[in-house]
Amino acid sequence: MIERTLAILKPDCVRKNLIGEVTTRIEKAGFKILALKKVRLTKESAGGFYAVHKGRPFYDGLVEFMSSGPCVPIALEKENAVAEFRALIGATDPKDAAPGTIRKLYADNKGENIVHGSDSPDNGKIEINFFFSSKELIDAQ
Ligand code: IDP
Ligand code: MG
Repeated sequence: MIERTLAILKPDCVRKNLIGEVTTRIEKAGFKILALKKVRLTKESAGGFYAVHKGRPFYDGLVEFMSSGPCVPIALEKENAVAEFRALIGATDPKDAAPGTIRKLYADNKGENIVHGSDSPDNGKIEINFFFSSKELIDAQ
């Protein structure tokens, strides 16, 4: 099944000048970019995006981090995109991430872990719509 998923190059990725390097890995893995932009989330919008985690001990730190600087949301399309993208980025904590994965290569810790990936096709759609209007989503081919 061709699926869509949302990636976000998080503020640590932008600060480390890794936008190009991480995006290259995404493209080399066969993902098609439907839309891409740089944005600065407010605390309110970061909190809204991660609302599912509200009440968890890391929530406030996560909101603080995600609003600490610009990030780069990217709408992606590929066969089995959700699972394939999560395989490409690796486990949430870079200590647990498989060798060669983006988080293993570039992330400092579980909170500042370089990149977001949607966890289901339904959430992929919801998260893409959080950042992009239908006009901004340009067919991959
Ligand atoms: P995921 O990004 O791998 O899907 P989630 O459990 O959905 O991981 O958590 C969302 C984000 O919240 C993580 O990517 C990470 O930035 C942060 N986070 C999750 N668990 C922790 C934690 O235990 N400590 C610090 N930050 C965390
Ligand atoms: Mg998640």
